[in-house]
Amino acid sequence: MFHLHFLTHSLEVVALLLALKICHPKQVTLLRGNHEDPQVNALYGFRAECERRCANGNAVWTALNSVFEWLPICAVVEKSILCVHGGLGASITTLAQLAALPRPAAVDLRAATAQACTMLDALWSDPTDSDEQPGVLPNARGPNTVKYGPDRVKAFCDANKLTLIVRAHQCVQDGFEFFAEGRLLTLFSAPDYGGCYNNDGAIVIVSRDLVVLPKVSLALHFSRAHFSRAHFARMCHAPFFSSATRHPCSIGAQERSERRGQRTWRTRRQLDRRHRTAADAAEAEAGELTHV
Ligand SMILES: [Mn+2]
Repeated sequence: MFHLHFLTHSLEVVALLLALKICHPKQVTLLRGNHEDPQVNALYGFRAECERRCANGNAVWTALNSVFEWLPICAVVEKSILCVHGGLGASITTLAQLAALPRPAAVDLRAATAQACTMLDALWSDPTDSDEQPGVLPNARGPNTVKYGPDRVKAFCDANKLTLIVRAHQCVQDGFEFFAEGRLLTLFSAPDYGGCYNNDGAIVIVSRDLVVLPKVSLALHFSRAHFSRAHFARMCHAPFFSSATRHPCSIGAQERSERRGQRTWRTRRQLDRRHRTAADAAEAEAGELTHV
């Protein structure tokens, strides 16, 4: 999934992803996000980047956005894991609704028709703030965007025989975050998003028997906004994280690391409930004990 936002090298990212798709059409699936829309990426720097870096930048920007209109809104892995940028919103109750979305298609932010509403929900909605908030709530992202509760996630997964929904769209501090008692996973792959969030990034690897393993790319322990040119010069010329380069912000590193260990344990236990095989369960239980 792209996210054309806050990047200075969006063109390289798009070119690489499209090249991978061209070279490996059956192995690579690219999904559309809410920024793969000219109304949105013009506002967040992609149009300006095209115009700054390409001789005929406006034509490049227009051509790429016409490609984005062909990107699928979702994918289903092995009839079990739904991947979609935002989620279910208020309107999505069946996979058939998503499969019926036309392509190419422009995003209608007014959600004037039922299909436009489905597309907006898939690309723009978020889970509610916690498992304690069921139903459908307003979303500060815009007038036609909503948040959906854990009850919606569980009902959708049960009705469509899915084990998990994987979505993006929110910068979560640890790179991945579970919702709805493990039935929905938010995944955000960019560490230290925009140079100011100090978040970790994560991807997941799905094995052939559908065990889902998050892999985390750790952020630096301090934000770029917090260190001076002198700090940066020392960073560049000293061994990584030697005591000489450690910034005061990294005092919390030990605590973070401990929390990360606990989180991994909880995550593994959640995942095991959803996806485990007998061998995985035995291995995970042995592993879990070391964390208790
Ligand atoms: Mn998004």
